[in-house]
Amino acid sequence: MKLYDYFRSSAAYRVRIALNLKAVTADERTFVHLRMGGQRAQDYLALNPQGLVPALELDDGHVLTQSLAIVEYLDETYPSPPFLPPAAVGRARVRAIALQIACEIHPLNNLRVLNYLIGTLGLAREQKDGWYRYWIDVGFEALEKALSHDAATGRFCHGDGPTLADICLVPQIANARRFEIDMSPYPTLTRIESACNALPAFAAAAPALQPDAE
Ligand SMILES: N[C@@H](CCC(=O)N[C@@H](CS)C(=O)NCC(=O)O)C(=O)O
Repeated sequence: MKLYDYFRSSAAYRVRIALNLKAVTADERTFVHLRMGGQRAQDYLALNPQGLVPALELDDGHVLTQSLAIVEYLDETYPSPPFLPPAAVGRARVRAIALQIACEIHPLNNLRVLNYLIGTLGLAREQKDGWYRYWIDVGFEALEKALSHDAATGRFCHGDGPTLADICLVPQIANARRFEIDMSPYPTLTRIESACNALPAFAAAAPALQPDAE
């Protein structure tokens, strides 16, 4: 397997956590420098026409894109430990938490969106940062409410083992911390973050520990 990665990509961070939890090592890693536009290079676009990281190239040549699809592929091909609970209602809950992050928060704050705010709409850096923080706060407020009021929440987002929900939560909190967002209104989220980061699989996937970290 070959992972197309970037230390600061929270979508790639999800895949790094998933690989670590499954104890699967990508034989090769290619680092796509997003700030330098590596995602728009012709050879990368040939692999992933969306020009987004991550991508996972399988030994048989198939190229998987979209972090959640990659994580679910890994879960299906390496069943232990499972990323989704056995009951359908639990799976729906875990996917809902993951999607709240991956579909509602993350896309609004993606690099190309931020570049558009600055480059095309002419926003000042502080306005762009305000936008970033605003959408994280909107998403985290709802998540904190949902997780803190639900008996299904345990040590992790769902029960006492990490799931797809935690795989999405930890990288999103890392982004929030990078933008110095006050995390004190989200005690449940930070408690779960600590539980996750106590696991070597999560800790080893942290951006600062990646070979391309700057
Ligand atoms: N929904 C996609 C999002 C992928 C994505 O947006 N990746 C970001 C890094 S976290 C990226 O490549 N951004 C490049 C850009 O915005 O130009 C996934 O989950 O894989």
